[in-house]
Amino acid sequence: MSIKDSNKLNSLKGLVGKHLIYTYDNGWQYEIYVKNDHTLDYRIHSGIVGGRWVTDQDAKIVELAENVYKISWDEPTGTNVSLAINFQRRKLHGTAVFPKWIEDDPQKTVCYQNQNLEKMRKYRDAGPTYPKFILDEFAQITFIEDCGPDRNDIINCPPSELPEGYAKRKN
Ligand code: FER
Repeated sequence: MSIKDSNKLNSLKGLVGKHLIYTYDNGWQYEIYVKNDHTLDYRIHSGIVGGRWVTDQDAKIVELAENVYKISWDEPTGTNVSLAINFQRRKLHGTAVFPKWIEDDPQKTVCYQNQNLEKMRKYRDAGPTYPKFILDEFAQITFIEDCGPDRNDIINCPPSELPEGYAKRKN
């Protein structure tokens, strides 16, 4: 492994393998699992795209300060997301920039995206893209657990198939 790669692994030790549930100040509830230093899985419990879920999304992940991280990625839908996570305060700040076609009809993206990639890219290319809709909100992290890296059993079904109370757990 290169020195650069091992420095990256070292700096992301506190983030890789973490599984979080958080609720934005606007009430939207999300869940992420940081699978490794360049991959995340997520599931959306409520909000305009509640029910949507994604595995193995490629992302840029960096450490900003002790216990503070940033995860950024570009979706096949054309949505761009950047999350700043502060474990110290159990707070997160998310900026997501959605193309206009999602604001117009959010249900189009509500699916297991991995099985609908071609469809998502077609919607993205059909647009309209502009004017974009920006979500820029703080969230409270309500649940944190360390699952370790590279697991496929953390986020593996839609929210509707989860046991009662799954997303309500607090720690
Ligand atoms: C988040 C905010 C927005 C998030 C994802 C999104 C997983 C948007 C995703 C999409 O609809 O493409 O915190 O975390």
